[in-house]
Amino acid sequence: MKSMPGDVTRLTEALVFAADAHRNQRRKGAAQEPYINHLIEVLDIVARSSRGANSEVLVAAILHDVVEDTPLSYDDVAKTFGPRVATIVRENSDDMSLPKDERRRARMAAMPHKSTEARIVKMADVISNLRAVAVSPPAGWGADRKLGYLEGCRQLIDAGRGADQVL
Ligand SMILES: [Mn+2]
Repeated sequence: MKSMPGDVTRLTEALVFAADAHRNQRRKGAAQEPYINHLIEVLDIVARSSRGANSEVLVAAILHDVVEDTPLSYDDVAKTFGPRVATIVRENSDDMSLPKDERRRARMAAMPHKSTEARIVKMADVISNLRAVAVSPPAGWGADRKLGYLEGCRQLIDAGRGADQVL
């Protein structure tokens, strides 16, 4: 059998890695989708973007929640996928030891200083999360809660706006 190109097996390895790391997690939506659905969607959004055509950012898209939401660390990601991917993942990982409000403030403050790749992954993550709220909102979320979530996303994206412009 003809061997697969390296970039493809790197992606499939990341999918296997993420599926295992998130195996016990579900999305917050009423449909309780398997967590991997979100990761595949973020991968798809990044792959379709004009800036998504490199394997580092595609692998990071798949792994973007692995440090924040599982016991795995930056080093675990770096060991298998290298420091560039691990850094993009870390740039998009909230410090879960902080209270929720502080996490939100830190997330906003970090946006203009992220690498371009990290911002691409974050924007794809936000698109996927907004889509999830529209298609399968968490049980009990009324219109106000959804609009509040949308507004939070708008502010986050605004915080990174213009960061790539050449001065
Ligand atoms: Mn995510």
